[in-house]
Amino acid sequence: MVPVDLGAREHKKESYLSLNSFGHVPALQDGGLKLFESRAISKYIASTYSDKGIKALILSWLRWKPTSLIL
Ligand SMILES: N[C@@H](CCC(=O)N[C@@H](CS)C(=O)NCC(=O)O)C(=O)O
Repeated sequence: MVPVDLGAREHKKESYLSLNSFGHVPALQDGGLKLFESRAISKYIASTYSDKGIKALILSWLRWKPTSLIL
């Protein structure tokens, strides 16, 4: 895990833009794989590294967000 200092605008620097060309957090690098978009990252971690229980929990939160937030 690499912390990104948003206040120092590290997410707009070339080294970070090579991970996420939109200059947004989060981004993930896993070996040669580079991923952006929090939902894609969460699903990748769930399917690659998580056991069945954690995978189900991650999917629950990913479904909750778009269907339950009323602002
Ligand atoms: N749809 C993107 C949204 C990413 C996003 O908007 N990130 C915000 C923080 S929550 C960000 O990087 N803000 C800093 C900026 O736009 O300069 C995702 O889910 O990953």
